[in-house]
Amino acid sequence: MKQEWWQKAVVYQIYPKSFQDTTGNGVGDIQGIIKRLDYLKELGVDVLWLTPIYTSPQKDNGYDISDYYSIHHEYGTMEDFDQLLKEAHQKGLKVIMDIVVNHTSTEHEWFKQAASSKDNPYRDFYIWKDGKEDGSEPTNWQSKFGGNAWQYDEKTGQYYLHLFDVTQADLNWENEKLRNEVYKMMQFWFEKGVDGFRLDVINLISKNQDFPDDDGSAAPGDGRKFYTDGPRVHEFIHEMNQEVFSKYDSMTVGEMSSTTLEHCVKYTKPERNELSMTFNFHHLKVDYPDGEKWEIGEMDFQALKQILSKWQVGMNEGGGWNALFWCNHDQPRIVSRYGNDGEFHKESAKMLATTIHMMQGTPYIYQGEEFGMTDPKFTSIDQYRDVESLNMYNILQANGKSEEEILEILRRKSRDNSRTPVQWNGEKNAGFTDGTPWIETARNYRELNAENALKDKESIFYHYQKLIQLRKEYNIITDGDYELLAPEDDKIFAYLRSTDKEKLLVVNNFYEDEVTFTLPEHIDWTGLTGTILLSNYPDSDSMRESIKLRAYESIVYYIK
Ligand code: TEU
Repeated sequence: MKQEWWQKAVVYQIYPKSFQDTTGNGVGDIQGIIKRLDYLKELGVDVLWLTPIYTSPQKDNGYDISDYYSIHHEYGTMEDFDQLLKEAHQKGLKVIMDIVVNHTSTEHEWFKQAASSKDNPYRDFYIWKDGKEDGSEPTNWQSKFGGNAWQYDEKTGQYYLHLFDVTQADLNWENEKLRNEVYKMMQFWFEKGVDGFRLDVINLISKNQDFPDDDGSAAPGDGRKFYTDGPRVHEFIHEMNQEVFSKYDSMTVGEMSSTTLEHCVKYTKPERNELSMTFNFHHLKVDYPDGEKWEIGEMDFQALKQILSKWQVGMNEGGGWNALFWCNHDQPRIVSRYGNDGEFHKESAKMLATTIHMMQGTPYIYQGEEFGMTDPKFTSIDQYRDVESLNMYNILQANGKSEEEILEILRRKSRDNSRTPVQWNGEKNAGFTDGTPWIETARNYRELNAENALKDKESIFYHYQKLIQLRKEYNIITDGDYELLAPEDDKIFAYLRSTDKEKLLVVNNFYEDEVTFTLPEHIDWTGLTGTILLSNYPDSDSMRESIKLRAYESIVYYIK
């Protein structure tokens, strides 16, 4: 397989709203990103992904775009953006934009036109339907943020579809004019010099045109099967590739909601000319009891190993390419979730990092993850900002849950867990802003911050830095085959990466208890010597038949 630059790259995700404020209005901005470019160079990442910075009413923090061609005023101006692009490129950093084309804000000019009358030329840019005979919603599909996914429009007497917030109206991809508008807009950003796109929920763009009711076999009125990896999705993405991506040396990553391995192979197989790589979320649902996000459950460790391994092997065999990640702006902090944010904070954060970074694919680091930021553990509903959390608060209340139970659920599940300001230093507001931050800073910022991490040679930051360097130095991390070892073990996540010349043995203890990893017998280890490439303890066992692992201990052996 021809190697592409993005197969050896590490991406850093910036959520601009919470990254760095330079104006004192409490909201991060583009100048703040420019200010931190040297920090990102020091970490060693290659690509920056900015979550949406376009003009937006910010009902969903920018995933509700009202103008694709301008910068949201709180973040700065187009000149600021051009400066960021220029300075990032001068430093050898690439920049990818987050683009949302499954839906727009209802404040987008297209939607305003569309909603003005049934015969407006833009009407068909969105998905409008008559109600059922009794006037109720056209289907029983649920919005991902709660409630029915259709909103009635008084003026024209029809419903429009919104899979997300009521202000995020789904675009009608069946309409060729709409598609061409989208391609033109993407070209505009490429012509400016951006290096690619992260495509928001791109596997939801093709809806089953019969718009059937869901029989509720997955969840009541779920609806996902009628628009997830839908009938024409590959055709649309291929067209997008031919019209736009193929004309530039770009990388594209599709965010895939509830997708399958088979579809992701198709999305990313080079000869199909669709996308460079995909995000899927199955490994982040192993703590959802019966698939229910808004219920608290323990992490199912066996499921975690099986899922990640299935995708490692399946994407490799199928010729596709994975995006690797634990954290993003929609997920609680991984160290608080699958790790330990108390006594073993450092050890578990490093262990989790190693587990994912030694796999095949392109790793993504979400702002603050590189020095182990934790969930803020909010205690009052007033501290939350996210539309989804606020909706769920009301829904859970209506379902009869107590205030205490709801707050506990949000404390573990809310997307705001990852949206608190980046903790730069121990000063006021963690060095994020001189004003009042739009969302509270986690309380632990005085100790846990980037400045302290940079001063401590043993910090999580330098562990990430080392992981990034290793990926550059050892091709096996990019190319090697993957095999899960000790699959039955209920504490250890161990795997082997192999080429015909060398191997990497990666052993991780996901728990506090001391455990022993035994080299599996089905592999012939005679004549092979292993040296430690990386570990999260200063005195880890050298490679031997039985390897002792302390709390969250993680060791990478290079074997020849
Ligand atoms: O998220 C899509 C998505 O399906 C989620 O991960 C979502 O946060 C989850 O289903 C809620 O429980 C993307 C963006 O990353 C997210 O921030 C946006 O809110 C969403 O699309 C709509 O644009």
